[in-house]
Amino acid sequence: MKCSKCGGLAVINLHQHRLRLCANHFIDWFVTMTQRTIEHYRMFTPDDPVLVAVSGGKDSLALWDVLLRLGYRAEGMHIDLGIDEGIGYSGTSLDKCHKFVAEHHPAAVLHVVDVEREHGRSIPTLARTTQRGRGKPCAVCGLVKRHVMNRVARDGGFVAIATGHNMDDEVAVLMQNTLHWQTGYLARQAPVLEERDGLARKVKPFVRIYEREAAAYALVRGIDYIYDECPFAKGSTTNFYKELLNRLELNSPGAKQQFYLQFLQARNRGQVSFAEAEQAALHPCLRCGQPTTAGEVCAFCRLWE
Ligand code: Q46
Ligand code: ZN
Ligand code: ZN
Repeated sequence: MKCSKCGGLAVINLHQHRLRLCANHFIDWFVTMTQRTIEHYRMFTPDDPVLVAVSGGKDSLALWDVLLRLGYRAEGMHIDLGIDEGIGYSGTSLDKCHKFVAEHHPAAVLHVVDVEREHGRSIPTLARTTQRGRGKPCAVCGLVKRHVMNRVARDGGFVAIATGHNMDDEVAVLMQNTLHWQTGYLARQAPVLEERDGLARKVKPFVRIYEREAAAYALVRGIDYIYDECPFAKGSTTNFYKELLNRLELNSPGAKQQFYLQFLQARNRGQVSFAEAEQAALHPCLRCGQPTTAGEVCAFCRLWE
């Protein structure tokens, strides 16, 4: 297989773009694609401090790498969730983040928040000991991650939180929302979520990148990442939809991209419109000061009571 640009040995076939690329041309393509997405959706400028949520997985580390290579003011943030489950999941995740900094960007700043050290309980313990958790770690994990990320972004004066969500993630959510006609969610599914009442702006620079491309980029750049998924992600609905969509993609390359990008275009042109679910007013929590729709004290603060 030959590179479409230089005739050298191609390492990846981008079926949906009808391109085969060697390692160097693939890196160029990947970085350019990310840069174009950032500019197209006006995510942030080179002057803006951006906080990248890094889990230690391929997508987030690849994203941080690309942003730093492009010269953006990108600092990383890792949340240690305290998940072990016999595979030392959180420990390994944190190690990969430190290793990435040491090996690739020694001057980069990594903020680490250890949930158990700061708040007294890890995510699995919280799930076991709280009503909200009901034994399901994801129910409390999402809440904790959103709260911590928002706090770090706000305290550090960051213009946006960037996450490594790729097109496969977005398409799986889109399909799920479409099949259930979750119109409120469809209205809000976007590469950029604007800041509102103390909730930091959120951006997804990889929305045009397939998951296999992010994995290939990490591999070609020699980024060591955690291969294991969080043990609690097993059997999730998102994974089920991803598998379905991959089967579709196999028969018709580009189907995922078409489904997602045409949805965004049609909505932006006003060809389809979904009413946004009534957004409850936000007010600052009496204890932590972060925005909440709940009573006087936010759901995060109530978790630890
Ligand atoms: S929510 Fe659930 Fe994830 Fe938290 S407990 Fe693991 S799977 S990490 S994206
Ligand atoms: Zn080439
Ligand atoms: Zn609070």
